[in-house]
Amino acid sequence: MMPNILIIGACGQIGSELTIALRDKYGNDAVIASDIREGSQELMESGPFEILDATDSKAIAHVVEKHNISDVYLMAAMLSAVAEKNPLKAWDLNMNSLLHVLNLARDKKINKIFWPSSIAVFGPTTPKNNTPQRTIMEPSTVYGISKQAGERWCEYYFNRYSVDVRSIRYPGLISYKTLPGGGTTDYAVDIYHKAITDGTYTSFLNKGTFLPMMYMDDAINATINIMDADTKDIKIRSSYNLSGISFAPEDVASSIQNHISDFTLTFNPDFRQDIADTWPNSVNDTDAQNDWGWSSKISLDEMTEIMLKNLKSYYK
Ligand code: AKB
Repeated sequence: MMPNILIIGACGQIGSELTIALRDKYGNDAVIASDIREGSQELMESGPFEILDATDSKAIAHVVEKHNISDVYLMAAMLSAVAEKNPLKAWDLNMNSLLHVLNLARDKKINKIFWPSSIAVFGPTTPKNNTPQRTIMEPSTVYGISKQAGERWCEYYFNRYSVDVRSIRYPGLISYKTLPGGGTTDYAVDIYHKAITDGTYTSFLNKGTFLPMMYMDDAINATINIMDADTKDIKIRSSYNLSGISFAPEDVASSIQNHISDFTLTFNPDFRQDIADTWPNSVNDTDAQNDWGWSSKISLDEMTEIMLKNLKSYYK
């Protein structure tokens, strides 16, 4: 059966590309985009859109009923850096939106949920390299705490109410199409914009700060693949580690220098350094590979080529 999809938080960094990808796959009318405010022209004109506050359970239930929704992708969240400035607001948005959607599935109003977790579930006591799927998790940011609690809720609703919820621990995501909104990994997008506009970039993360990262197309494919997978193949109902590329700011700079030889990078770390220092350098995603056939495709140099080519024509 073809799903009727609702994307909550459709105008954000991941939501906007996911909406277009799902509309390409299932048809424009089968994918209802929603957000607290309107998004890009492409998103608004390519299919149905609803203004929706992810913390308003009644409003979500109303949109689900109105459009006969079967699958919800809950992409609304406050990311790590902004969340540190508004801890309780972040907790409210990140937790309550998830509980509202889980309750709809428990009450059989929807069939399937996608909910994004993050590498932020890990903390300073987690093994840093090739971080295992199951390991010490003592996140020290409010964003990480909300994602870890969310993972526990997902698994609980699956075990207790058979809710079909699927989740990925996204690394930092990079795309030329939409800007990220308030994360610790945002430098890896900014650096490409500044390489084109200014020929130089000051990184808010220090030299040697390795983090798990991924080009957006890989993340969108992973999201669609895990939702397409057979129920019996989804063996982890908290959230799957997902690995793409691991790099530090100076690695992106040298990749850019292959195209813009006089590009320069300087460092001026701020509070986001403290967050990055608690996250893994790289993660192990063997479970995602084995359970539902995940593999990443795009390398750092391929990503650099795509980013620079597209941003050059954007800024022309
Ligand atoms: C952030 O930096 O907060 C996000 C994330 C890794 O979840 N990009």
